[in-house]
Amino acid sequence: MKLKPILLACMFSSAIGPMKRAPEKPNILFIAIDDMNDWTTLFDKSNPIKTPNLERLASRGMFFSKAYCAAPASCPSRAAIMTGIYPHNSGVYDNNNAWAKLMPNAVTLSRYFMLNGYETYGAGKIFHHGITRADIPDKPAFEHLRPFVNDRPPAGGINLNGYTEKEKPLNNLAYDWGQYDGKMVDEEMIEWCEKVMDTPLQRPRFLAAGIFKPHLPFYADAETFKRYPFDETLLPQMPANDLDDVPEIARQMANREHFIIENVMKAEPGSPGSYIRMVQCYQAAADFADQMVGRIIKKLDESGRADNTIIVLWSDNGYHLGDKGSAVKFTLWEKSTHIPFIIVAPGVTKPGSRCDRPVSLLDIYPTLIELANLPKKDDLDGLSLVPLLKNPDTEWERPAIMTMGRGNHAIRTERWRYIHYSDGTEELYDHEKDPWEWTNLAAKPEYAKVIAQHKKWLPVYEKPSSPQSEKKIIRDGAYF
Ligand SMILES: [Ca+2]
Ligand SMILES: [Ca+2]
Repeated sequence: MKLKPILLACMFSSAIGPMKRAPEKPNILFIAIDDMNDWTTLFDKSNPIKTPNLERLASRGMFFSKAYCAAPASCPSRAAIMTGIYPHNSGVYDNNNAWAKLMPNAVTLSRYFMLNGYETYGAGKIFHHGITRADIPDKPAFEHLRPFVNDRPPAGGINLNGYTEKEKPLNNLAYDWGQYDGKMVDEEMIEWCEKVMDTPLQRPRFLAAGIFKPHLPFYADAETFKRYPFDETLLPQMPANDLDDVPEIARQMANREHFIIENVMKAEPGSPGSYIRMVQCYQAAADFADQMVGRIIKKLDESGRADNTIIVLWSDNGYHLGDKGSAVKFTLWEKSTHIPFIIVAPGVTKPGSRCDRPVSLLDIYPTLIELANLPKKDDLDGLSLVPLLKNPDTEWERPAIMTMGRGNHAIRTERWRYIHYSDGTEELYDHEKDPWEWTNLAAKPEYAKVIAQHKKWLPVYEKPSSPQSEKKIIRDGAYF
């Protein structure tokens, strides 16, 4: 009797194994990037950040030219992607909100695939690191997890931006930038994924690769820096007094982590801690992230599974590089919320297609469920993008909605960005004429109708903000 299970196992393997029958369900390759904005060649060849690998990936499927995060900060953005719930419904508004506590009943995207027969692997930064990680003991998001590891620059950093001990807080590893030729955590993360991709499939596979760059510290190797000569660094245009026509609350958002922009502007031009050097290093770090994407796609092609693998690539939020007086994210403007988003769905997307409809990363969850033909989940806030994947010109009424803190929302339609803050103040930008959002039109009576059309999308219900649900985020170890 004891032999029976073995016998059954042999029969099973002889029926399935030698034939190497591909699983019926598609595999999912889910690629996250941290803090990559839209100033890349994926969006426009004249942009300074070179992302040939993103462009190659887009040429295999669909590029969404107007895709937005649900929130311009890692924790709320990633919580929204991974649970499919809007920040205003989850109460996860900022980096110090522990999403698993605020959404005890949420089934994460990768877990939903796990519960539906997938083997799930996750590596690097998928959820926000620190307090809101993926390895929740009672309902893990992944069967196999390689947790996020921070970059390990040499003691003292690369250059600490030339700041002295007295000039804290920029004298801090978390805010370091420069040339780093050691092994980056992203390379280790990709190597782990490559090993996973070398293993045979037991079941259909969901593999999530979370790239940490270009997030601070902005590091890249010498070879990458060759493409970003210091003297040729392209800087965003910054009209004087750009923030004079925005509400006070908008200026406060732009002021978050303001010491970065203050210090780089004060630093001697050309010095390691100077503004141009910071922008140059961000550009090189974003290029490095693109190279990591290239590596994992190459491995997918070598595995022979590309024809049965859906690829989704996104960045959790954008980034200001001095524009709007900010050198972080955390605002409701375009540069902080507009992100690369690509879906390659073999047999569904047409190679090299482009969709200009406004979409949200919140839509990933229902989209992947539909593409993989898993049972529909009716508690998700996003919409399946499958109609757009089939035909990018499909009528699409819903705009992208972005939230930064309770009561502050941006509504992005194909042409306009409307922002409504918790104190009732507003902004309106016409993207046909004003891509960098320099002229706030909200006070002009001729735009009242446009504002009314956008205002109707503002959330009616908003979950209260939670008191800090976890200990204060550690600030000195890049945990922000
Ligand atoms: Ca981020
Ligand atoms: Ca302005």
